[in-house]
Amino acid sequence: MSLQDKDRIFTNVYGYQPWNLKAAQARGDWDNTKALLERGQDAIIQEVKDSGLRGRGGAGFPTGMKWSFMPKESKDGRPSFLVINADESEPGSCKDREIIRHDPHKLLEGALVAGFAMRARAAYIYIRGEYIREAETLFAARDEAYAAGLLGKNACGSGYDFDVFVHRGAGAYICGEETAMIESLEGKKGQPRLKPPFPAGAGLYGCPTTVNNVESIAVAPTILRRGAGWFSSFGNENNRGTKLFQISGHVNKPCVVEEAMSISFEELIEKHCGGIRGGWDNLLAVIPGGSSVPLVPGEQIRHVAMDFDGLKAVGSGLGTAAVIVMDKSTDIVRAISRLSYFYKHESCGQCTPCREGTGWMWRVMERLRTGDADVAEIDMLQEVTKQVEGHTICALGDAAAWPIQGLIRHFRPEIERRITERAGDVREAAE
Ligand code: L3W
Ligand code: SF4
Repeated sequence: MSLQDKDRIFTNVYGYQPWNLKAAQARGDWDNTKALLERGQDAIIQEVKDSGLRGRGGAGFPTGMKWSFMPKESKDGRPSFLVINADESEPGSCKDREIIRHDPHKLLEGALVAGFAMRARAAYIYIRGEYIREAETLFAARDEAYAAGLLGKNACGSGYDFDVFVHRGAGAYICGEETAMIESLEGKKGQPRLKPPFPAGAGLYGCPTTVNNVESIAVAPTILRRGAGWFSSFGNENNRGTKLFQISGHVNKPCVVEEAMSISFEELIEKHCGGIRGGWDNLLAVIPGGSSVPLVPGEQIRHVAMDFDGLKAVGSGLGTAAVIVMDKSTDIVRAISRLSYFYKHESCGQCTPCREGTGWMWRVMERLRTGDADVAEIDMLQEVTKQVEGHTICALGDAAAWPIQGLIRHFRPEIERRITERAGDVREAAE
């Protein structure tokens, strides 16, 4: 089932209306938020649990369950914090940007509701450094909310004091990893911590902390208003709700669109993107969830449900639902090599398999791209990806390994063809 306009949460995702408080209130945001809070912390968390909402930042961890990990009583007077991950740096991802620049009050109201539910003293919104205009909008929206008494002391007249701070990053992808983000907020170098302890136990300044993606937080007030049953009526078992998809690359109309979870790839592309450039026969491959998930060959993805389970079944993942479409004009080896360079560049260097492995993998990928490699290096590269995957502190190591594994799994003949042709060229030149 695909989504109808009346079921959209993000009704201003294209910015046809102003983002400001007055316009946001006309769209239904901040509508008697006090009554939502009066339901009580446990009831809010239960509603979010019942809705089936899973984290929208890539990992898909159940949001209500994550909130329930936060302590009900403060230990030693320590406060709890909510950190909102707006560091959106995953290649292909651009949904949180649209929320912040066109619907910032959804995020701010969500911050209050979620922060209240987990008994947090404040929320920190960590926004990527390159989002300069978006940060300006967010600061301005926050100021409006404070001036209207919606945030700060006695937020919305609820008797609850809740502050929202906006923190700008400085351009490092790794600061999107939750513990690196916490380090960065503390003023340190953004490097991931070992988990456990998870942030819910020891996070920002050693205090209980929950880190959530922008989209996960921004949908919370609507879930409470319309009910868990409404939200969970979209999608399949374990894959509930609506979702912002970001479709880029070789479609006729790239876009960011809210759709029902589990919509088929074909329907998503036909309904919102005007089809594949050159038609379905021209589709080469798709990276369905941002650069950290393996590619899926064009002939395998057409009827797949765009959700956590459907994409897992074809060896990939939903990730952030950043759908990168590549038609047959794409140099697929070069595309994956470029991603390898990205991960090499963004590795924080803390663990050896990632620090050394990402550079090593990129150099071999470049040789495969030009054909200046030996066929035996394909298996060697595959073996190196296995040594990196699962042997690092954070998921960046896996993210660097998976695109290469996907390439080798599905496009090995193309890699071999380049090597063979290049060897022929070299022989010819020598004769
Ligand atoms: C308490 C436990 N909390 C897990 C929490 C944990 C975290 C969440 C998910 O990676 C993925 C990654 C990228 N007690 C807990 C617990 N938690 N067990 O649940 O944790 P985890 O480890 O499964 O994932 P992660 O480290 O948060 C995130 C992928 O997302 N990704 C990239 C995303 C990039 C962006 C962006 O640019 N905006 O989001 C895309 O796929 O590769 O696999 O909060 O603390 N027992
Ligand atoms: Fe840093 Fe890479 Fe280790 Fe993550 S996997 S902590 S990015 S070196």
